[in-house]
Amino acid sequence: MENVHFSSGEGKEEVVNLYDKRSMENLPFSFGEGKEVGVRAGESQIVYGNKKNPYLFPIFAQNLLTKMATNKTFTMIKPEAVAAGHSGKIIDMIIASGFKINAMKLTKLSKERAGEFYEVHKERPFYGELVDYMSSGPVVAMALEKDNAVADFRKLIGATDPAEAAEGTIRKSFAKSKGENAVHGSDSDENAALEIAFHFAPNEILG
Ligand code: IDP
Ligand code: MG
Repeated sequence: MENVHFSSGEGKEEVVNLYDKRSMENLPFSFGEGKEVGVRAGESQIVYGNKKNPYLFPIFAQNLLTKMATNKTFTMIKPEAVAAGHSGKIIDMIIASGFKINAMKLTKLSKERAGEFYEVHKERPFYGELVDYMSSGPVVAMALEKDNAVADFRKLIGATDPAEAAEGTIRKSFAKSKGENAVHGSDSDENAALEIAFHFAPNEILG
């Protein structure tokens, strides 16, 4: 593997050999901490993974993936909202806001699956509580489509804590608390794609 020109995207640039552990560890910036974050390497490639396990990906394919995903998001109606009978009203609000439902299922997450889904939060103090709660009863999982889907859906659901959520949002209307907050919404195009693939097989996604 030849050396790659490696840029953090913040003006810092280094030339490193991806397979030389020392030079990777000495990079003056971190990347990919538990998440797939691409860092530009040269003109045509992006480095994914992290310092210990970097891998190259062609930029043209990455751009293609990003472009494809900007109109998709993923949501779950959470156990307390399903149990309270709010699913129909929440689905109505989603459709009335211009989202198309490409996939939908009523399902129950095991503790293990809930833990995997919320893995990014495993260092946070509420992780155990969140996993117990999300596996406590049925959820309604949906793959949604709309222009600017991720940002528009986050706007529709409102702030994590219903006390801070704007009037007319799903969480303001139906959430019980910061933890039991009625719905999940993906926070990025990349996570939307991962979350949709986590819950649905390709033949369950229409559109
Ligand atoms: P988000 O769902 O608005 O993106 P995140 O910060 O990603 O919020 O947290 C994921 C989920 O973890 C929240 O939707 C909520 O169910 C739960 N959660 C977040 N913060 C707290 C908290 O302080 N106490 C209990 N549960 C929380
Ligand atoms: Mg989140």
